[in-house]
Amino acid sequence: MTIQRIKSTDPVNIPGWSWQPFLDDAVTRLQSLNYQPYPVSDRFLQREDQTGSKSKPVPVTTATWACKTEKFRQVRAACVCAGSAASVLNFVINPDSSFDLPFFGGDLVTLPSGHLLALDLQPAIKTDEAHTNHVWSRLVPIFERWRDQLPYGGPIPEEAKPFFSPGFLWTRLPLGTEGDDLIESIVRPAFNEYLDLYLEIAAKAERVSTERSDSLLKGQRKYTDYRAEKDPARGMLTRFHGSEWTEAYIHSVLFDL
Ligand code: DBV
Repeated sequence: MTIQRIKSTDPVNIPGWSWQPFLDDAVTRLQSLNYQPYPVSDRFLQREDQTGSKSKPVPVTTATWACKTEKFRQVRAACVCAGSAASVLNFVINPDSSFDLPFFGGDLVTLPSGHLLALDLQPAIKTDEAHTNHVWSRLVPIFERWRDQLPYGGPIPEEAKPFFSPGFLWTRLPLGTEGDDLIESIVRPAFNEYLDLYLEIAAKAERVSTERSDSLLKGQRKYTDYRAEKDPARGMLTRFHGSEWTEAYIHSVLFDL
């Protein structure tokens, strides 16, 4: 039984979805910001299909939780559950460009081959010290503490590097109890610490000039265009929900700037 979601801030409730506690932690942290629903059309609020074979079909659900606040243009969580085939929480906070803020990005992915986990506060303009320094000086010590407790995720594409911070936490973990224990003891508190830091920096941010805002917006567009173009979930979502729905979802919901 699935519960009909009407607003983008209605609770996501996908039976068996493993990343639910992370989304719950995030929503709890956003509560005090008096968030409003972010408009998401019905066909993207919750979509159900089947994957697997005809003889062994696996139900797939993709749900979107989204809100906006004074300083955040869009906060959105893409929640994908396909049983043992895939479980994903992709969570991004897109700041309003009138505030000098990075993006918050979390990619928590479970595939049959293992878990793949990414956390970062990603800059809109990496080469601009006024934009990055105050974030990186706070983030890097947090990053170093968690990084030392996780295996390194391996090389990432060269072309992606302009969009990462030096606090990019990136790991791959095995399925089973070993991975599950690290997710609970390290990845979950790391996720919350990154988010708490982000919300603290955002709380202090003050409105910038129109000129400054225009240049931040340009940087945000480059970032968003890159993410939309290179979305690593494109293949998976297309298999689950078809290409028309997936392209519309990527461009009009996930990376809609
Ligand atoms: N990634 C997204 C969205 C997803 C999603 C919107 C709706 O940006 C899921 C879901 N990421 C997703 C999936 C995979 C990855 C991989 C399903 C596995 C793809 C596969 O192996 O088939 C971090 N995510 C990755 C990879 C990186 C990131 C580096 C590996 C890419 C590769 O191997 O080609 N995603 C990347 C990143 C952020 C992010 C840095 C922000 C913190 O969200």
